[in-house]
This record gives sequence, C-alpha cells and structure tokens, in this order.
Amino acid sequence: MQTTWSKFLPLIALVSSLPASSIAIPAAPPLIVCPSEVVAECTGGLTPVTYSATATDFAGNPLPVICTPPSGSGFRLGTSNVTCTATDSLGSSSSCNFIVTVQDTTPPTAHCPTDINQETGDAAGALVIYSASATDSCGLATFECTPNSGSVFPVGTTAVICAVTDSAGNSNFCTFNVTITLRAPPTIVCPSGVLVECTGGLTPATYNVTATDFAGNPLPVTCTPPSGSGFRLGTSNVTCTATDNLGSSSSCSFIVTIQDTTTPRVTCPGPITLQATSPGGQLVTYIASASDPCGLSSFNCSPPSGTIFPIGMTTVTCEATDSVGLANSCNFVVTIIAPNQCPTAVAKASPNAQLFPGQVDTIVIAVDNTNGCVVLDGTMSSDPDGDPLTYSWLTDLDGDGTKELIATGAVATNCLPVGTHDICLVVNDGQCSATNLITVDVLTPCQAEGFLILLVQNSTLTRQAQRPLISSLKAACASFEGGGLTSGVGQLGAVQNKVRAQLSATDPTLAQELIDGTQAIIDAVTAR
Ligand SMILES: [Ca+2]
Ligand SMILES: [Ca+2]
Ligand SMILES: [Ca+2]
Repeated sequence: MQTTWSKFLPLIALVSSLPASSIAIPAAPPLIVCPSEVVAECTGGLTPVTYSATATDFAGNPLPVICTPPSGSGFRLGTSNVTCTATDSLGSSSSCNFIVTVQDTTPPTAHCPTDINQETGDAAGALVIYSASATDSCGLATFECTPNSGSVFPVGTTAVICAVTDSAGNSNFCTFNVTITLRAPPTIVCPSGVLVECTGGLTPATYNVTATDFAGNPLPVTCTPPSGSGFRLGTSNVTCTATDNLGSSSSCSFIVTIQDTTTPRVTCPGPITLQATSPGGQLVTYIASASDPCGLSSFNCSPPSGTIFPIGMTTVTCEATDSVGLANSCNFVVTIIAPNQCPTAVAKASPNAQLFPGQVDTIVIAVDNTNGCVVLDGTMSSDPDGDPLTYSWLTDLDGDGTKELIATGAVATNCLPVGTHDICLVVNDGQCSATNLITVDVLTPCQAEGFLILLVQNSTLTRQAQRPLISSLKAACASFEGGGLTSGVGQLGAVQNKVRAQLSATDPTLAQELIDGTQAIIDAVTAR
C-alpha cells in the first residue's frame, strides 16, 4: 500500500503549493495501521497492556493516533477490543481495530508450614491449628487444606494436603506432616496416711506430696485441704492434684488421723491442815486444776472445794477425763483439827505459913521485916488439848493501880515487900488465855502474930486466961520488931508450952490452932 501511495507524492507536493481556492482535486484519507493482535500475561485484576498504531496523511506525513482504550490501560482476563483513529488536516479520518488478549498461564503457589510435632495427654488426639496460604499472580479460585486447621488430629502422623486452583483453572498443592505424640499423665505420690497427736481443737498437720510429668520434671501439687491446715480429732480426707503443661491431671488421696493418746494432767494441792472454828467441821477451799492438750470433757473433785469438811482426815480425789475417755486423777488429804479449848490457870505460892484455920491467902513471913520471898508455881495449870502453855506473872508492885509483869515461866521465885499482893497468873496456849488470881500477904513476924492474938481474943477463954497468952505473944512480937530472932523464937516456944499446959485439956482445938500457928512462924524464921 505504501508503494501505491508513493506514486502520488509529486502530485501532492504540487497541489499543496497552489492556492486553496484553486484546488478542486479530492485528497486521499489518512492511512492507519493497527497491530494484528496483542497478547499479555495476567498480572492482576487489571493487567496493563501497551501497544502502538501508526498513521500518515495523504502526503505521507505521520499523523497522531488515538486508541480507545489507550495504550497502557488495564485489561481484564480474556479478550477486549481496541479501536484506533487518526484524522488529517483536511478532517478526514481513518480507523482500525485489534484484539487485546490477557491470559493466565502461570499456576498458583500453595504455601505449607513445616512439619508440626505436638504432644498430648489425650488418647483421642489433639487439636492442631496451623497456617497455610496460596498465591497467584492473577487471582485464586479455590484453596483448601485437608484436614483443616482446628481439626483434632489422631495420635500418629497425618499428612495434610493443601490444594489451590486459580481463576484460569491452573492448579497446585503442597503437603506437610502433623505428628501427634501421646504422653503419659503426671505421676503423683501421696503418703499412705498421716498420724498426728492432737494439740487442740484444730491440730495442724503437714504432709508432702510429689508429682512429675512424663519427662520426669517435677510438677506443682495442690492439696485440699493444704498441708499445714488444722484438723479436728478423728479422720479427715485429703485429695491432691497435679496438672502437666499438656493439661493432663492426676490425683491421689489419703487420710489424716488426729489422735489423742495423752492422758489429762491433773494437779492437786499439797496436804491441807486447818483447825475448825466449830465442832461441826470447817469450810475448806482449795485449788486443783486439770488440762489436756486436746481438751477436757470433765473435771471433778470430791468432796468439792467450798464444802464443810468434818473433823479428822478426809482424802479429796480429783479426776479429769479427756474427749477420748482417757482419765487421770490425783488426791490429797485435808486434816481438820478440832476447835481449840482454852487452858485452865492454877497458881500456887509457897512457902505458906498456915496461921489459922480457913486461911485463904498465902502468907509469907518477912523475917527481916522488909521482904518475903515466894515461889510462884503455875505447874498445876493445864490445857485440855495438851497445847504447850506460856506463863506470865503480874502484880502491881509500884502501886500505880496497874499490874506489871514480874516473872515468866511455870515456876518463878520473887521477893516481895511487906504488904498484900494480888498476883495474877496468865497462861496461854497460843490462841486462848486463862487467868488465876491469888493473894500473897507478906507479913513481918509480929504482924503474923497478930492473927494468933486475934485467935485468943476471939476464943471462949476468959480475960484472965487470955492475958498471959497475949502478953507472951506481944513480948515475942517486940523481940521480932527489934531484930531479935532467936529470942523471939524462944518466946514463941514458951507460948507453946503455956498452951500445952493450960489449954490442951480444956480447949484442945484452940490449943492445937495456937501451937500450929506459932510453929508456922517459928518454922519460917528458923528456915531462914
Ligand atoms: Ca495463574
Ligand atoms: Ca488427751
Ligand atoms: Ca488448847
């Protein structure tokens, strides 16, 4: 065709040099050339395709070409039409068409994971999740793995196949292995039993339970109740569980026994001795106690504290029983002594000059006319209980109206001035006192003779008969007053002779009284 057009080139040059108004020859339309067909390999949803068409005008000059769609546009998979047009300066146009074909000849790619190894404690297998994918340069149609991710795989090795097809019907696959290994559950070891001696309402018990996984690694163990918990008396069940990292659990259980083999401890007081305040007995209180590490069920003492104990010895027994019936006891003796009886005081004084019948006071002769010594004797005092006694002798020597202590002891010798002395003996058994009052008259020999003169004066003797006796007594009295003891004694002896001679026949009673009375004075004086 270009060859045909070349013959007109000189003519075209001529015509173009002429004024337009003078041209009357019609010009040829543009000459346009399209590619015969364009084939492109798919790269996606729209695959860009480039192409070119050329055109020249009647003079052989190139003309711009406009294609629809233009070169570089995206084309879907399959065939599409493209139309190209060129227009020359005279407004003449020419067009041509061609087909663009987008084809997919590239198979897709399946992407499998590496082989999977998983452990399980479940004989039924294990759920396995994996990640597989597929790609294609132009677009996928189907992708499926068998067995699916998330399936339960049996113990052993299972091949997984992942198949892919693309939108053009090209296919591909990949495969990998899933291996499931069955592992033994944890091994857990419980004690055969735990025995603890009771220490209270809740007794802490400790125990050790161990567990290992299939590989022999130690596992934590949870026990219910946990070790160290408090257990009641008797038996209790404990269950322990261990779980491995595969989720497999093993349990074991055992019995905790809290026993009480300890007898109660009982504490009694020592012996108690009390003196009763009444003959009916005495109220006694005491403290006894009992304890048991596991608790008491009873504690009693008989007779109980706070009761009246009779006079004599009573054994008190205290017994405790614990919650399992173990018993223990102690005892002690309570001795109640009869109530105290007060002593009796008996005071004697000697020597006693017996001057006349019916004489009550003790009469001591002060031979020196000043002092008479007396032996005070309380040994006749007594205590019904046999208690030891203390003795105190009191009299008012200084004349102030109050008796003062002059001697202690059962027997005491005191020299007292001439006069009348009320002497009090106080005996005491430690709880109770008793007194006895005696009167001691300390008389000069002359004063003593006064009683004999009274005997004579009060007798039935005539005045005439009395006179020589009284005269002799007064003479002796004068001798004693003057310190003439020997002559006084002699004169009393003469009195005795007169009495024997004159009275023994007529008044033997008076005679004996006078002889005895004078002899008492003689004895006192000569005993000095
Ligand atoms: Ca493909
Ligand atoms: Ca006990
Ligand atoms: Ca007594």
